[in-house]
Amino acid sequence: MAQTSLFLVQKKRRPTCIFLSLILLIVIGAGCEKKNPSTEGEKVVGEILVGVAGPMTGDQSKIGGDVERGARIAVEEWNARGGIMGRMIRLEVGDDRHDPKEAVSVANKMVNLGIVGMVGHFNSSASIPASSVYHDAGIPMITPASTNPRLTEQGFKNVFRVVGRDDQQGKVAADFTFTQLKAKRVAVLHDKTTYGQGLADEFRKSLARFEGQGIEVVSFDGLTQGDKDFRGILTSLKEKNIDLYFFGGIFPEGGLLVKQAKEVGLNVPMMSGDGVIDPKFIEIAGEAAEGTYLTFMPDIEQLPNAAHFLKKYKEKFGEELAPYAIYAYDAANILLKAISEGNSTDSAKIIELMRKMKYDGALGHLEFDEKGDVTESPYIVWITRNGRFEAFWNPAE
Ligand code: ABU
Repeated sequence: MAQTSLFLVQKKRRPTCIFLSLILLIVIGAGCEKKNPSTEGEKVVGEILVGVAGPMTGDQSKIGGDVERGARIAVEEWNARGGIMGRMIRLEVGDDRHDPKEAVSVANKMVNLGIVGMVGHFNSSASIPASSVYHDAGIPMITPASTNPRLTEQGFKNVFRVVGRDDQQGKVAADFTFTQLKAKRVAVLHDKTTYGQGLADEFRKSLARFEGQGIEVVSFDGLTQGDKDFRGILTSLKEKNIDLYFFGGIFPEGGLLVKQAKEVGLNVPMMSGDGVIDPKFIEIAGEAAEGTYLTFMPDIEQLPNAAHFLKKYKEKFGEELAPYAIYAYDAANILLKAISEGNSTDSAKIIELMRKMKYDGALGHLEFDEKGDVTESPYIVWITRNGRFEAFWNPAE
């Protein structure tokens, strides 16, 4: 019906009007061709557009900014070497505010802009819904940070990650809790997000392997991301006589939890994951951060190939590095290397090259399995000590 009425309206237009509309369409069409010349043949026609997305504003903006900065260093280095196929690379930044709906909207905007690939998103709750958009458009996405297993279990050939998965870090956290801390009574908290609840679940499942050996999960509770007062739930944990509480979530809530735990007299350690290992966690928690255990990858300061990036990051941004900047740097480099090796901005070709890439980057050697996960993800346990994160326990040693 709608098509018919539109046709009728058009039929009533005067010839002058139709002529002017045609001229306008030709002018707009010519303008678009000039402005967005991404994939015609392989001739040098303009910038290559690459996306980076994450929480650029709001309570997690620090971490979004780190991801953007990591990707930007990679892009600037490629441009300083003359770009790719003689074309400069431009980074388009998307702010998903760690909101799943906003992530889909950012993804649609990026696809419409004509990005050749996406470095992002940061949060699993953003990456998973956005991945469907990139999948439908056939565009590669490589996340520096999303660890929820579901992301690469969807069977999407265009999806990659340069970090490990929560089933892997949840297992390391559970092994540490049982074999090293010898905890008996454990409470589990999460922020009800895809990542936070997912990681808490993996921790609980993994701890269940030690059932009947004196360890017990006494509670499993969700809190609300964005809330500022967790004293109620922490007081209830105090009454449960626990040895440790696990938190699946991100640093803003993680920092408040350890701070308020001390305030209510809950004097047991918190254990958490890679979403909390950020200098902001220590800033929020202050001295209460001391003794917190966190799972993450080995120390990047010790990686032989990371020195160049670390020096550059410090020189350029003059601030302490948050862990995920270097992951975004390698993720962007993998995408750009595939474009360069294929000598093409054709998405299918780029995806194929990424799938079989053996990349030696700042993080060391990276390659992908058939799901798009990295083939190695050696999680270790960190501790917060003297206002810093220190590598503490390596299950491989
Ligand atoms: N992996 C840490 C935080 C990012 C995520 O939501 O997975």
